[in-house]
Amino acid sequence: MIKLHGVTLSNYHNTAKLALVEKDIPFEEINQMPSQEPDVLASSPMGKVPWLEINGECLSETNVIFDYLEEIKPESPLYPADPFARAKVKEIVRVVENYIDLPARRHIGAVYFGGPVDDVAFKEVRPALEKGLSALSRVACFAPYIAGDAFTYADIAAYFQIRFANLHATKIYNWDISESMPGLRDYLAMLCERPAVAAVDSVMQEALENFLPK
Ligand SMILES: N[C@@H](CCC(=O)N[C@@H](CS)C(=O)NCC(=O)O)C(=O)O
Repeated sequence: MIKLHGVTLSNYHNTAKLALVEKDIPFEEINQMPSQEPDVLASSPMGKVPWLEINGECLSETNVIFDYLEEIKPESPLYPADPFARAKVKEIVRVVENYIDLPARRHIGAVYFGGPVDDVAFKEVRPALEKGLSALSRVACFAPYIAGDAFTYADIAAYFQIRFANLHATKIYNWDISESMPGLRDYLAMLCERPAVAAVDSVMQEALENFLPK
C-alpha cells in the first residue's frame, strides 16, 4: 500500500492526501515533520513534506504526485482528457503554488511558530500576494470549479494553498484574501462542502488549532 509521509499541519501534505482520497486510492499516513536529517533527505530531496513511499521508493513534489496518481488510476480522472484543458489545470496549480503559497510562506515563522514578523517580508509579501491573486483572477473560472465544470487537481491545490496564504494574510495584515476577487469566497465555501474536502480539512484544522500560537 502507498505510504503518505507528512504532517497534517501542512497544506501540501493535505493536498496530496486529498488527491489520494478523491481518487479512492488506499494509503497509510505516516507522521513526519519536514527535516534536514539524512534519512529524510534520502526520501525527499529538499527535506520537505509530503512524499509518497511506493514499494520502498520515494516520490516528492505534490504536482508530480498528482501526475503519478493519474497514471496509476486513470479512471475517476482529476485532469481533463483534452491536452490543452489539462495544461490549463496545471497552469492554475503552478500559479497557486508559486505566486500565492510561496510569498505567504515568508511569514511562517511568525504565524506558525510565534516568531517576530520580519520587516522586509512585511513590506514585500502583501504586494507579492496581490500580484499572485491578480494572476489567479486571470486564469480562474469558478464555473463552478476553478478550471471549469469539473473538479480537478487545480481545485485541490487552490483550496489548500489559498487557505494557507489566507491564514498568513489574516494574521499579519488583518487582510482576508478570499474577498480579493469576485467568486473566491463562495468557491472556497463550496469546496468545503464536498465530503472528501471536509474530511481532510477538518483533521488539518484540528491540528492547526492545537499547534498555532494563541
Ligand atoms: N513544492 C513542494 C512544497 C512542499 C512544502 O513546502 N512543504 C512544506 C510543509 S507545508 C515543508 O516541508 N517545509 C519545510 C521546508 O521548506 O524546509 C510540494 O509541492 O510538495
